[in-house]
Amino acid sequence: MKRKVALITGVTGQDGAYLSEFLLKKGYEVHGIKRRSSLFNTDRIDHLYQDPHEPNRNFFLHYGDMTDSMNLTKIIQDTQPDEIYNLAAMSHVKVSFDIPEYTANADGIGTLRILEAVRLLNLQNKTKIYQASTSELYGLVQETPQSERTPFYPRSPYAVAKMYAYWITVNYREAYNMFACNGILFNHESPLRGETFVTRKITRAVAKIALGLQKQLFMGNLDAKRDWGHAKDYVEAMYLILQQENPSDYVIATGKTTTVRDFITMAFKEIGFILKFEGDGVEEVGVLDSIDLKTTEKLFDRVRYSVKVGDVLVKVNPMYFRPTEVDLLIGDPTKAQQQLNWKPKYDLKALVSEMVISDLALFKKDIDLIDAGHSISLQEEL
Ligand code: NDP
Ligand code: GDR
Repeated sequence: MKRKVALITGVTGQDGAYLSEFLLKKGYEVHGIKRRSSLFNTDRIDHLYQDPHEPNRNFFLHYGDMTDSMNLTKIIQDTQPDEIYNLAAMSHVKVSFDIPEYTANADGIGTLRILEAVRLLNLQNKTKIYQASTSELYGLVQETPQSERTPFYPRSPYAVAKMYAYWITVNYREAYNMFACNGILFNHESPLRGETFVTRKITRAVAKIALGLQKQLFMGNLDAKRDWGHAKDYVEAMYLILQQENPSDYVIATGKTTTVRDFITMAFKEIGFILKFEGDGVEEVGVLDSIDLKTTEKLFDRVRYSVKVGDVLVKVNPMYFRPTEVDLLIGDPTKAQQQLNWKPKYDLKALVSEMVISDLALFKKDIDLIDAGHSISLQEEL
């Protein structure tokens, strides 16, 4: 039997990496679109790389960009995919306020380019399309928990661009009978999460503070609440959405919500640091209240941290606030549970633990480099 062909845009991102691995294990031939960059940008998928000279390859990379219709059309024509997973996007909400036009082009019109290419190539009866929609569409809270029926109220150029992408996907499904679906995914994280999203920023800082590479973590809005899941669970939902009899849109979420403050507390607890928060708003700080030495000693062969009980480890800085914020996200995944039989395997504690341990391992390597006299990049922002 001929193996199924999947095309993944955004293959070099967090979800692209987990989805590629997942589909390759299922026996798919996987094609991914990567952007040209002056440095290698394939870290997350390097373990899947296959030598282009190998005859029996099942993983292929193509240069491309969501802003280039001709290039996207040609890749779709060449690969004739059974399934397209449109994951590529300028995905940082705060950055979208700095580059709104580019965000609209890549995230909004980019989706149209994919749909239109499939239509013009007459592939609408063959190619199924998954669109990476987002809980950011809900924006300003209308109701909780948020379901497929909750009205949208986007609060950033990113969310507005994704709103266009959402509706153009629905429109192509209805107008041209295409198998085109939106996965409305709530925040999902992992050790592969981009370094400037809040969870990874926190787990990196925790690891660096533990290893004496950083003293303080500067944060934005600690009151924001998110429904955080694990990316590994969420890419499985993407696949399931395209295996259904009929195309439809699904909320993918855990159904639980947590503040940024509580995520920070959980992450520090993983290294045995117990925090307490004091003050309000921009004055709020997280102070090291006690150290659980049993946990600390288990994690480090050499104790490196240079902070002590009473030190301020977390400080709010308004530079990380957004012009308009999304205060509360909590998803209702009932439809996905019932129709896709989807249920997350990870809980938040397991996710936080995996991320902290992974970042500790990452920065332990840097310690070895520093000890050997090398300098390393310690840039942190956003
Ligand atoms: P990432 O930011 O990790 O990955 C985004 C990917 O898109 C990267 O491969 C990036 O390439 C690529 N990309 C960006 N701009 C372009 C462009 N103009 N042309 C081609 N490729 C481009 O995002 P995630 O993996 O976390 O998310 C995947 C998708 O799901 C995104 O669309 C995101 O908006 C959406 N989403 C994510 C959620 C989450 O919590 N993670 C929740 C809901 C939706 P490069 O590596 O070169 O930067
Ligand atoms: P989000 O993710 O905006 O939900 O979008 P992010 O992790 O950036 O922010 C989550 C919440 O944390 C607050 N926050 C901070 N955020 C960052 N990045 N840095 C900080 O220092 C900081 N301090 C507080 C934010 O204000 C926000 O409320 C992610 C992206 O993956 C999108 O692509 C995706 O669509 C949505 O999740 C669902």
